[in-house]
Amino acid sequence: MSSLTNPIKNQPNDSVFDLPPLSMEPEGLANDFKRYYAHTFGRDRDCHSAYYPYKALAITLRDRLMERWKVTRQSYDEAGSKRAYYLSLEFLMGRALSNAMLNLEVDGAVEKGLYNLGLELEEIASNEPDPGLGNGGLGRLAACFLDSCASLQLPVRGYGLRYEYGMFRQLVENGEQVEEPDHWLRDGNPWELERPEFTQRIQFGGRTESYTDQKGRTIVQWVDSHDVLAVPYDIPVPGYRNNTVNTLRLWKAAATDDFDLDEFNAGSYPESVAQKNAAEHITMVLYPNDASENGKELRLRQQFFLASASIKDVLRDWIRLHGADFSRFAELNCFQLNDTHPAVSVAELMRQLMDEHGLEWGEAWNITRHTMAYTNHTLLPEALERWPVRLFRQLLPRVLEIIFEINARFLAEVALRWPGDIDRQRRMSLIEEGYDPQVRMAYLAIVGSYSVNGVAALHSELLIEGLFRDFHDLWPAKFNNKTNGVTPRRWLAQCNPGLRTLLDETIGTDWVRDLDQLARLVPHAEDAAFRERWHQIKQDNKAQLAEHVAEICGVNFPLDAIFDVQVKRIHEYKRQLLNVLHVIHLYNRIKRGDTANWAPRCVLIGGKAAPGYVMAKQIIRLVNNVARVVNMDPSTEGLLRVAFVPDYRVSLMEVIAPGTDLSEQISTAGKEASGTGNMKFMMNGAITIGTLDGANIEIRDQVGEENFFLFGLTAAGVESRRHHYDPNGIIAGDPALMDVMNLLESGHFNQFEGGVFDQVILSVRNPHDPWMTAADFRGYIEAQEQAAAAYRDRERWVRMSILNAARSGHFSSDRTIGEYNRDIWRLTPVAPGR
Ligand code: CKZ
Repeated sequence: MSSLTNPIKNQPNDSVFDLPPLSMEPEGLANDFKRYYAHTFGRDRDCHSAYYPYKALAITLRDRLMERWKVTRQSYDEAGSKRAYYLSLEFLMGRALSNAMLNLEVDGAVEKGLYNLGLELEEIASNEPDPGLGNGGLGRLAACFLDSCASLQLPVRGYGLRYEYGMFRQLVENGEQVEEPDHWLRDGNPWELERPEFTQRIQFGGRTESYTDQKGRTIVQWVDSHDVLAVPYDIPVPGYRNNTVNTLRLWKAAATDDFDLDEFNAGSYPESVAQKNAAEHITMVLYPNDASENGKELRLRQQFFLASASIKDVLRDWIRLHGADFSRFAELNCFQLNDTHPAVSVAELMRQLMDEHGLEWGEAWNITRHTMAYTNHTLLPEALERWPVRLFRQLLPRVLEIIFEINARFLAEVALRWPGDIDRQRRMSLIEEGYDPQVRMAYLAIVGSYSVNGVAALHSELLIEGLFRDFHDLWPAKFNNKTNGVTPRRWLAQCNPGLRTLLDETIGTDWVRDLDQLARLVPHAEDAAFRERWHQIKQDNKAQLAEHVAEICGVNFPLDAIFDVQVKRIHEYKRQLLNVLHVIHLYNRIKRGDTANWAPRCVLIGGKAAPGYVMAKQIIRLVNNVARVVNMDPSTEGLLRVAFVPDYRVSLMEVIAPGTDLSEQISTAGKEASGTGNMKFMMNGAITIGTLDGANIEIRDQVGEENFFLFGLTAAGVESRRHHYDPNGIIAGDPALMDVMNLLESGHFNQFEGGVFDQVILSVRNPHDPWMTAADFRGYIEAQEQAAAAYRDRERWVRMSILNAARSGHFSSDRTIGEYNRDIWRLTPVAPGR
């Protein structure tokens, strides 16, 4: 046994924990910084690495979180009230330093203390690596939710995986995406606390054995398994200025100490030790797919590893506080499943309750179906998780038996409700029959949960009308909507200090806690002096963004232009291609001299493509090639600029959102479940050009139709056109679109790369194009013209910008979490006391 997990015999007395509070003043902070820099890290004037000042500052702040963290934990234990656990394969936390300073209310003091040492805070903070433990919206939503839970003092813990390699770093070479591994832990992570004493043992493989005990009960054992250790690393999640510090617990896979004895005895010591490596592969890398399934065995291992370790952790904690009586477990615990990625938890909780804690099926099932809650994040069929039964049998034999039993009992219930309706039973089965039968993870999640929600009103509506219709017929009360939100701490107070100051001066500082207060800005939209200050702040933020773009892309963005931005994962349904068609249309207009009443425009596009998604990679290439042609053409000077920003990530969005005028939210209606970038832009005073999709609909409801540039088919319109869609007819009937297609098809953007855009071009002309790009072209161009006209009227634009921010209160994740708590979790807030 390791000394890390050995208990000590002579326990220190409590005075070990009796420490004076740490200084929150400039001098005290600076002293700690100096001590860490010089004494702990041993750096002197010969050290020129920018990393150590960052690390010394991080630890200075972490110290200030530690005491609050402990007090929060103890307060939750003492309160003994209900807790929730957010289970997610992704937490896209972004940088922690600035957030910790803001939430601890020491940002000013730190800046001052460092200034006295001749150091600039902003430069030091820029050396923090951006932990990219997520793909996009789903992972960032989990991070915003943790911030809101801590800020609302809710006893919620995040559970995830500590990937050694996060989201790949994206380079652009000759216009193409190149992926580079992101070894973000290379220099250590000052924000994590290893907790080897809470290590869990996770089983894989092997087989099951059952026997009947003296009482006549069937006991099942999972034997001959290959076990892997799960070691937790805790990350503090500070609430906004309220002394609460919650926990994000991330599991790392480690090999057990039991060697492969056969190999060992055969004398292959190195081989048997090398086996240990395989175990640690489980948490090596984040799968870089967003909204597409890939069905790899390692991914299922990751999912079960998270589920099993987290549930064991919660059950261990339960037994510590309540003993082995589980009768009140469901009343005091709730697991929120972030999509189906952790849905195997339903069966794993059953397994642990029965096989490891001796409960009967009935008791275990009652607990499970009253503790699990499931959030669906997408309707795209390619993202719906299905796992081959044979893979389950091989990797998780006991879990598969339990899934079969859940299914048998569930189908009996369906048969009772709809006698003889065999087709319905087949449709609703957790197992999709066929040549290679599959487990339908969404159905497992629904059957095992007491709540199922979508992430925006339209999305939740489409779920119960379509994908989950049969289940809604059976259990209508289970289904609900929770429209997404984003945290106003990171996405306004932290990333936009200029605007924060103006808001503080105008409406006081309460808006950070209660974002609905932004509505008090509405009357100020009529005040010319206020508008001028608003405009100046936006221009300053645009200058900062332009500086980044110049440095990263080598493209100059003039500040009098509309900053027109689309940043998000690259996917056909998000229609970056439609954006490019508009750019080409503007280019055509310039070339033909049609520039009367022109509004100068800078188009910025950014986002990563899944490495195996060929079409998405071609779209990136097209954006880059179009950018090169447009920017090099002297006739576009002062009228149009285009740039693709590589390696879009959380820390980049913190510069982009404050500097954006026009937010592109142009997905095919019915396809983007919610979107969350749309909300970040709105909060920072950007105006949306968008379709009636996801949360765009609610954004438009909040801000009013006159402050939103709407275009495109509705979700119902898209579906009704499916079978008689004629893109070639549309192109032939629209001279502007015809010109765009002609230019593309002439090879103008791939002069020396014959055919590279053929697939992309053909997709627009394809009558089966699921994204109906051609159908929305005309509407999009017209909405863009309206945006340009509005922008030329500065007073009008600034008024619209103010109203967008003023009406963004609804999209605070505090509102979202308040609703999760009111309708699903029912937790009581706990204020940490001593
Ligand atoms: O969730 C956001 C929404 C977006 C939605 C996104 C999402 O597209 O509209 O605002 C927050 O609610 N992401 C995923 N599904 N919806 C998703 C993410 C990762 C992965 C998958 C789906 C992933 C998959 C499938 C990762 C690895 C393998 C397979």
